Amino acid sequence: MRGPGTASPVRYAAVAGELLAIATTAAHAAGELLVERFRAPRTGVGTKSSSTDMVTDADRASEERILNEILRVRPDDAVLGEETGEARGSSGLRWIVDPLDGTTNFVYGIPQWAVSVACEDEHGPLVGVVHDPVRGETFSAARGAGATRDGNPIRVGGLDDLSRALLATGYGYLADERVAAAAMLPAILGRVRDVRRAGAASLDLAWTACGRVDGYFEVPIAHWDVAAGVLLVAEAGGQVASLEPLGRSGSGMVAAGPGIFEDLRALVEAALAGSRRARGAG
Ligand code: LIP
Repeated sequence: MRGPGTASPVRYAAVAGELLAIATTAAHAAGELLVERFRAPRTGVGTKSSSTDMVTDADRASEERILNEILRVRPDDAVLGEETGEARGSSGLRWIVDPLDGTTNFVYGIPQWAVSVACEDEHGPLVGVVHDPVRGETFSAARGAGATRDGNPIRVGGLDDLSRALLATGYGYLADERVAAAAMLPAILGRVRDVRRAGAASLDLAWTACGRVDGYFEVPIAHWDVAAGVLLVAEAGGQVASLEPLGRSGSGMVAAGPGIFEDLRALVEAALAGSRRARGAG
């Protein structure tokens, strides 16, 4: 997946403001719905790609609320929603929606989940919002206009020593790929401060963007999990890059501040190559 594009930020200034307002309104509306459901018994719990990849009525209701908010004012845009899939458009813009990122945490009552809404053009993410209704935090970014938390500018951490880095990571839903991703850890854990696995990639990236962690890596990871978060990190002065797939679920992502990014990327790519070799994946 390409990172945020290099097209002139000036060209998008006007439309980006409107798109960011739409994304924020939609994410907040979904957040209100999810907080109510978080306090109630879970309903409609099913599974998708594996027996551990859960989806609930809350995921579906949140996505319906978000898409209604967006398409009411932008009916010609395309959308990619985690639960409803692709819907083509004619405007050249596409909304990427994870209506409830951290579904497993949500089902278990663990307060680490978020709503992620991004809008992208041919250059990649144009605006992105990650809303954490539990903490009442909204992370936002527009291409070329910086990143904020609740309207206040945020920056990635200034660390330049990887051995002192606190990293976030996660694992997919297929057991063989989880094992392969875990096989990367021995090459990583001894070279950094520590690793946290909190369970919502969009928050891992938002926390990287504001320096609450120093970096993030995960393979595989879905586009809807990271579409808003990669823009947050880039607009907060960080760097992002895709990672080669571990298996059939697709590519991964690495992100960090500029002081450690290249060292982290090299470390993770070497660990990933070792895990792929061990699996006979080349
Ligand atoms: C989750 C990601 C998390 C990953 C989980 C899952 P979901 O997204 O945010 O980083 O480790 O396996 O993919 O499925 O809760 O939207």
